[in-house]
Amino acid sequence: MFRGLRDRVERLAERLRGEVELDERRLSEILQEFELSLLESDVALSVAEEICQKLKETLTGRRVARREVEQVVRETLRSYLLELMSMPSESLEEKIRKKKEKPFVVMFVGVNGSGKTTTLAKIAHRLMNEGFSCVFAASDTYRAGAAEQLERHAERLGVRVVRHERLSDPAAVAYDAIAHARSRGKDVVLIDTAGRMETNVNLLEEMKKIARVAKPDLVLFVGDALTGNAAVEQAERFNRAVEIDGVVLTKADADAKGGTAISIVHAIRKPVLFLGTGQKYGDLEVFSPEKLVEAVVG
Ligand SMILES: Nc1nc2c(ncn2[C@@H]2O[C@H](COP(=O)(O)OP(=O)(O)O)[C@@H](O)[C@H]2O)c(=O)[nH]1
Ligand SMILES: [Mg+2]
Repeated sequence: MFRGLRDRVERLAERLRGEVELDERRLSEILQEFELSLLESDVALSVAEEICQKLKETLTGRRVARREVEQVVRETLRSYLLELMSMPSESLEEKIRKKKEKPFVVMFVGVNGSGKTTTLAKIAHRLMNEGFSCVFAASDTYRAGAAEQLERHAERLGVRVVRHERLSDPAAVAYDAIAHARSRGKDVVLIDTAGRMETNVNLLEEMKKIARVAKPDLVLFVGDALTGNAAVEQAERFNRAVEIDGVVLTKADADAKGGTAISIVHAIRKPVLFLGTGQKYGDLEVFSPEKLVEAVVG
Protein backbone atom coordinates (compact mmCIF):
# COMPACT_ATOMS: atom_id res chain seq x y z
CA MET A 1 0.00 0.00 0.00
CA PHE A 2 2.76 2.42 0.97
CA ARG A 3 4.61 1.36 -2.15
CA GLY A 4 1.63 2.35 -4.34
CA LEU A 5 1.38 5.67 -2.60
CA ARG A 6 5.10 6.28 -2.93
CA ASP A 7 4.96 5.53 -6.65
CA ARG A 8 2.10 7.94 -7.10
CA VAL A 9 3.88 10.68 -5.21
CA GLU A 10 7.02 10.02 -7.24
CA ARG A 11 5.12 10.26 -10.52
CA LEU A 12 3.42 13.46 -9.43
CA ALA A 13 6.79 14.95 -8.51
CA GLU A 14 8.12 13.92 -11.91
CA ARG A 15 5.23 15.52 -13.67
CA LEU A 16 5.86 18.73 -11.75
CA ARG A 17 9.51 18.60 -12.74
CA GLY A 18 8.50 17.92 -16.36
CA GLU A 19 10.02 14.45 -16.35
CA VAL A 20 8.76 11.34 -18.05
CA GLU A 21 9.68 7.72 -17.78
CA LEU A 22 10.75 6.14 -21.06
CA ASP A 23 8.38 3.22 -21.26
CA GLU A 24 7.75 0.73 -24.03
CA ARG A 25 5.00 2.77 -25.71
CA ARG A 26 6.80 6.09 -25.67
CA LEU A 27 10.05 4.51 -26.90
CA SER A 28 8.37 2.52 -29.67
CA GLU A 29 6.93 5.69 -31.06
CA ILE A 30 10.11 7.70 -31.10
CA LEU A 31 12.32 4.79 -32.16
CA GLN A 32 10.16 4.26 -35.22
CA GLU A 33 11.26 7.68 -36.42
CA PHE A 34 14.90 6.89 -35.76
CA GLU A 35 14.56 3.58 -37.56
CA LEU A 36 13.20 5.40 -40.59
CA SER A 37 16.09 7.82 -40.61
CA LEU A 38 18.57 4.91 -40.43
CA LEU A 39 16.82 3.32 -43.41
CA GLU A 40 17.04 6.60 -45.27
CA SER A 41 20.78 6.50 -44.67
CA ASP A 42 20.83 3.08 -46.41
CA VAL A 43 21.26 1.03 -43.26
CA ALA A 44 19.90 -2.48 -43.92
CA LEU A 45 16.42 -3.11 -42.48
CA SER A 46 17.43 -5.97 -40.18
CA VAL A 47 20.32 -3.89 -38.87
CA ALA A 48 18.19 -0.80 -38.28
CA GLU A 49 15.68 -2.95 -36.40
CA GLU A 50 18.35 -4.52 -34.28
CA ILE A 51 19.92 -1.18 -33.43
CA CYS A 52 16.55 0.22 -32.37
CA GLN A 53 15.89 -2.87 -30.25
CA LYS A 54 19.23 -2.28 -28.48
CA LEU A 55 18.32 1.35 -27.90
CA LYS A 56 15.00 0.29 -26.45
CA GLU A 57 16.70 -2.09 -24.04
CA THR A 58 19.18 0.57 -22.96
CA LEU A 59 16.61 3.30 -22.51
CA THR A 60 13.58 1.57 -21.03
CA GLY A 61 12.85 2.83 -17.54
CA ARG A 62 15.09 5.87 -17.81
CA ARG A 63 13.57 9.12 -16.50
CA VAL A 64 14.30 12.18 -18.56
CA ALA A 65 13.01 15.71 -18.96
CA ARG A 66 10.05 15.69 -21.31
CA ARG A 67 11.58 18.11 -23.80
CA GLU A 68 14.84 16.16 -23.86
CA VAL A 69 13.42 12.79 -24.84
CA GLU A 70 14.43 13.03 -28.46
CA GLN A 71 17.87 14.35 -27.63
CA VAL A 72 18.51 11.52 -25.17
CA VAL A 73 17.54 8.91 -27.76
CA ARG A 74 19.70 10.64 -30.37
CA GLU A 75 22.74 10.75 -28.05
CA THR A 76 22.29 7.09 -27.15
CA LEU A 77 22.14 6.18 -30.84
CA ARG A 78 25.22 8.30 -31.50
CA SER A 79 27.29 6.60 -28.82
CA TYR A 80 26.09 3.16 -29.90
CA LEU A 81 27.13 3.80 -33.50
CA LEU A 82 30.43 5.39 -32.51
CA GLU A 83 31.31 2.37 -30.42
CA LEU A 84 30.26 -0.01 -33.19
CA MET A 85 32.28 1.80 -35.87
CA SER A 86 35.38 2.58 -33.75
CA MET A 87 36.86 -0.87 -33.74
CA PRO A 88 40.41 -0.71 -32.47
CA SER A 89 42.69 -1.10 -35.42
CA GLU A 90 46.29 -0.12 -36.07
CA SER A 91 46.93 1.77 -39.25
CA LEU A 92 48.03 -0.23 -42.27
CA GLU A 93 51.48 1.37 -42.06
CA GLU A 94 51.85 0.32 -38.42
CA LYS A 95 50.89 -3.24 -39.29
CA ILE A 96 53.48 -3.35 -42.08
CA ARG A 97 56.22 -1.92 -39.87
CA LYS A 98 55.43 -4.41 -37.12
CA LYS A 99 55.89 -7.51 -39.25
CA LYS A 100 59.43 -8.77 -38.76
CA GLU A 101 60.16 -10.51 -42.04
CA LYS A 102 59.25 -9.06 -45.44
CA PRO A 103 57.04 -8.97 -47.38
CA PHE A 104 53.74 -7.96 -45.82
CA VAL A 105 50.99 -9.52 -47.95
CA VAL A 106 47.66 -7.84 -48.64
CA MET A 107 44.91 -9.67 -50.50
CA PHE A 108 41.97 -7.80 -52.03
CA VAL A 109 38.63 -9.60 -52.35
CA GLY A 110 35.20 -8.54 -53.56
CA VAL A 111 32.81 -8.93 -56.46
CA ASN A 112 33.39 -7.70 -59.99
CA GLY A 113 33.39 -3.95 -60.39
CA SER A 114 33.50 -3.19 -56.67
CA GLY A 115 36.80 -1.37 -57.12
CA LYS A 116 39.45 -3.89 -56.05
CA THR A 117 42.02 -3.08 -58.69
CA THR A 118 41.57 0.68 -58.35
CA THR A 119 41.80 0.45 -54.56
CA LEU A 120 44.89 -1.73 -54.76
CA ALA A 121 46.59 0.93 -56.89
CA LYS A 122 45.49 3.72 -54.51
CA ILE A 123 46.84 1.84 -51.51
CA ALA A 124 50.13 1.17 -53.30
CA HIS A 125 50.35 4.89 -54.07
CA ARG A 126 49.78 5.69 -50.42
CA LEU A 127 52.32 3.13 -49.20
CA MET A 128 54.96 4.29 -51.67
CA ASN A 129 54.53 7.85 -50.40
CA GLU A 130 55.31 6.42 -46.97
CA GLY A 131 58.50 4.88 -48.35
CA PHE A 132 57.38 1.25 -48.72
CA SER A 133 58.25 -0.70 -51.87
CA CYS A 134 55.46 -2.73 -53.48
CA VAL A 135 54.95 -5.69 -55.82
CA PHE A 136 51.63 -6.51 -57.51
CA ALA A 137 50.30 -10.04 -58.01
CA ALA A 138 47.95 -10.22 -61.00
CA SER A 139 45.81 -12.99 -59.51
CA ASP A 140 42.73 -11.95 -61.46
CA THR A 141 43.59 -14.37 -64.23
CA TYR A 142 39.93 -14.73 -65.13
CA ARG A 143 38.72 -11.43 -66.57
CA ALA A 144 40.06 -10.52 -70.00
CA GLY A 145 42.20 -7.42 -69.68
CA ALA A 146 42.52 -7.61 -65.90
CA ALA A 147 46.27 -8.13 -65.88
CA GLU A 148 46.70 -5.33 -68.45
CA GLN A 149 44.67 -2.95 -66.27
CA LEU A 150 46.90 -3.78 -63.31
CA GLU A 151 49.99 -3.35 -65.49
CA ARG A 152 48.91 0.14 -66.50
CA HIS A 153 48.68 1.12 -62.84
CA ALA A 154 52.01 -0.55 -62.16
CA GLU A 155 53.70 1.38 -64.93
CA ARG A 156 52.33 4.67 -63.71
CA LEU A 157 53.35 3.93 -60.15
CA GLY A 158 56.68 2.31 -61.01
CA VAL A 159 55.83 -1.06 -59.47
CA ARG A 160 56.73 -4.56 -60.64
CA VAL A 161 53.79 -6.86 -61.56
CA VAL A 162 54.05 -10.62 -61.43
CA ARG A 163 51.64 -12.16 -63.94
CA HIS A 164 51.10 -15.47 -65.66
CA GLU A 165 49.02 -16.17 -68.71
CA ARG A 166 45.28 -15.77 -68.66
CA LEU A 167 43.24 -18.48 -66.84
CA SER A 168 46.33 -19.79 -65.05
CA ASP A 169 46.24 -20.58 -61.34
CA PRO A 170 45.80 -17.34 -59.34
CA ALA A 171 47.36 -18.90 -56.25
CA ALA A 172 50.53 -19.67 -58.22
CA VAL A 173 50.73 -16.02 -59.31
CA ALA A 174 50.46 -14.89 -55.70
CA TYR A 175 53.10 -17.40 -54.68
CA ASP A 176 55.51 -16.16 -57.32
CA ALA A 177 54.90 -12.54 -56.43
CA ILE A 178 55.71 -13.23 -52.80
CA ALA A 179 58.84 -15.17 -53.75
CA HIS A 180 59.88 -12.28 -55.99
CA ALA A 181 59.30 -9.74 -53.21
CA ARG A 182 61.21 -11.86 -50.72
CA SER A 183 64.23 -12.21 -52.99
CA ARG A 184 64.30 -8.48 -53.78
CA GLY A 185 63.60 -7.30 -50.25
CA LYS A 186 60.33 -5.58 -51.21
CA ASP A 187 58.09 -4.51 -48.35
CA VAL A 188 54.56 -5.25 -49.53
CA VAL A 189 52.83 -7.62 -51.96
CA LEU A 190 49.37 -6.54 -53.12
CA ILE A 191 47.30 -9.38 -54.56
CA ASP A 192 44.59 -8.45 -57.06
CA THR A 193 41.90 -11.12 -57.39
CA ALA A 194 38.99 -11.93 -59.68
CA GLY A 195 35.48 -11.11 -58.63
CA ARG A 196 33.13 -12.78 -61.05
CA MET A 197 29.66 -13.20 -59.64
CA GLU A 198 28.12 -15.90 -61.74
CA THR A 199 30.16 -18.75 -60.36
CA ASN A 200 30.29 -17.85 -56.74
CA VAL A 201 31.20 -21.24 -55.39
CA ASN A 202 34.24 -21.50 -57.65
CA LEU A 203 35.17 -17.95 -56.86
CA LEU A 204 35.14 -18.56 -53.12
CA GLU A 205 37.10 -21.81 -53.53
CA GLU A 206 39.63 -19.86 -55.58
CA MET A 207 39.88 -17.20 -52.83
CA LYS A 208 40.43 -19.91 -50.22
CA LYS A 209 43.21 -21.44 -52.27
CA ILE A 210 44.97 -18.11 -52.78
CA ALA A 211 44.69 -17.42 -49.04
CA ARG A 212 46.05 -20.87 -48.21
CA VAL A 213 49.03 -20.42 -50.48
CA ALA A 214 49.76 -16.72 -49.92
CA LYS A 215 48.94 -16.62 -46.18
CA PRO A 216 48.03 -12.92 -46.39
CA ASP A 217 48.73 -10.71 -43.39
CA LEU A 218 45.68 -8.69 -44.29
CA VAL A 219 42.59 -9.58 -46.29
CA LEU A 220 40.68 -6.50 -47.41
CA PHE A 221 37.11 -6.77 -48.57
CA VAL A 222 36.36 -4.11 -51.17
CA GLY A 223 32.69 -3.22 -51.40
CA ASP A 224 30.76 -0.68 -53.40
CA ALA A 225 29.09 1.71 -50.95
CA LEU A 226 26.27 2.27 -53.40
CA THR A 227 25.10 -1.33 -53.35
CA GLY A 228 23.77 -1.39 -49.77
CA ASN A 229 22.40 -4.77 -48.77
CA ALA A 230 24.14 -6.58 -51.59
CA ALA A 231 27.51 -5.43 -50.24
CA VAL A 232 26.58 -6.72 -46.80
CA GLU A 233 25.75 -10.18 -48.17
CA GLN A 234 28.97 -10.23 -50.17
CA ALA A 235 31.00 -9.27 -47.10
CA GLU A 236 29.40 -12.09 -45.12
CA ARG A 237 30.07 -14.60 -47.87
CA PHE A 238 33.72 -13.63 -48.37
CA ASN A 239 34.20 -13.51 -44.62
CA ARG A 240 33.04 -17.11 -44.30
CA ALA A 241 35.38 -18.23 -47.09
CA VAL A 242 38.53 -16.27 -46.20
CA GLU A 243 38.51 -14.37 -42.98
CA ILE A 244 38.31 -10.67 -43.76
CA ASP A 245 40.47 -8.35 -41.63
CA GLY A 246 39.16 -5.04 -42.84
CA VAL A 247 36.84 -3.30 -45.24
CA VAL A 248 37.31 -0.66 -47.91
CA LEU A 249 34.16 0.99 -49.23
CA THR A 250 34.47 2.54 -52.64
CA LYS A 251 32.43 5.17 -54.47
CA ALA A 252 31.82 7.02 -51.25
CA ASP A 253 32.08 10.15 -53.43
CA ALA A 254 28.72 9.16 -54.87
CA ASP A 255 27.22 8.02 -51.55
CA ALA A 256 26.92 10.62 -48.86
CA LYS A 257 24.85 8.45 -46.57
CA GLY A 258 27.11 5.81 -45.13
CA GLY A 259 24.56 3.21 -44.05
CA THR A 260 26.35 0.46 -45.97
CA ALA A 261 29.39 0.88 -43.72
CA ILE A 262 27.23 0.52 -40.61
CA SER A 263 25.48 -2.60 -41.94
CA ILE A 264 28.72 -4.31 -42.94
CA VAL A 265 30.44 -3.65 -39.62
CA HIS A 266 27.33 -4.74 -37.79
CA ALA A 267 27.25 -7.97 -39.81
CA ILE A 268 30.90 -9.04 -39.75
CA ARG A 269 32.41 -6.95 -36.91
CA LYS A 270 35.47 -5.97 -38.90
CA PRO A 271 36.70 -2.40 -39.14
CA VAL A 272 36.31 -0.15 -42.16
CA LEU A 273 39.83 1.08 -42.91
CA PHE A 274 39.43 3.29 -45.97
CA LEU A 275 36.87 4.97 -48.15
CA GLY A 276 37.35 5.32 -51.88
CA THR A 277 36.29 8.79 -52.89
CA GLY A 278 37.01 8.98 -56.62
CA GLN A 279 39.05 7.55 -59.45
CA LYS A 280 42.40 9.24 -58.79
CA TYR A 281 45.18 7.69 -56.72
CA GLY A 282 44.78 10.32 -54.03
CA ASP A 283 41.06 9.61 -53.66
CA LEU A 284 41.45 7.34 -50.65
CA GLU A 285 40.43 8.51 -47.19
CA VAL A 286 41.22 6.93 -43.86
CA PHE A 287 37.78 6.04 -42.50
CA SER A 288 36.53 8.31 -39.74
CA PRO A 289 33.79 6.90 -37.47
CA GLU A 290 33.04 10.39 -36.15
CA LYS A 291 32.42 11.78 -39.60
CA LEU A 292 30.17 8.90 -40.55
CA VAL A 293 28.10 9.04 -37.38
CA GLU A 294 27.76 12.79 -37.79
CA ALA A 295 26.41 12.25 -41.30
CA VAL A 296 23.93 9.61 -40.18
CA VAL A 297 22.76 10.94 -36.82
CA GLY A 298 23.31 14.63 -37.38
N1 LIG B 1 33.63 7.26 -58.31
C1 LIG B 1 34.41 6.25 -57.93
N2 LIG B 1 34.69 5.25 -58.80
C2 LIG B 1 35.47 4.23 -58.40
C3 LIG B 1 36.01 4.19 -57.09
N3 LIG B 1 36.73 3.05 -56.99
C4 LIG B 1 36.65 2.42 -58.18
N4 LIG B 1 35.90 3.14 -59.03
C5 LIG B 1 35.54 2.78 -60.43
O1 LIG B 1 34.79 1.56 -60.43
C6 LIG B 1 35.05 0.82 -61.60
C7 LIG B 1 35.47 -0.61 -61.25
O2 LIG B 1 36.72 -0.56 -60.59
P1 LIG B 1 37.79 -1.76 -60.63
O3 LIG B 1 38.90 -1.35 -59.74
O4 LIG B 1 38.12 -2.15 -61.99
O5 LIG B 1 36.91 -2.92 -59.93
P2 LIG B 1 37.26 -4.47 -59.72
O6 LIG B 1 36.50 -5.22 -60.75
O7 LIG B 1 36.77 -4.82 -58.35
O8 LIG B 1 38.74 -4.63 -59.83
C8 LIG B 1 36.13 1.58 -62.35
O9 LIG B 1 35.51 2.35 -63.35
C9 LIG B 1 36.74 2.49 -61.28
O10 LIG B 1 37.29 3.65 -61.82
C10 LIG B 1 35.69 5.27 -56.18
O11 LIG B 1 36.09 5.31 -55.01
N5 LIG B 1 34.90 6.27 -56.66
MG1 LIG C 1 39.85 -5.88 -61.02
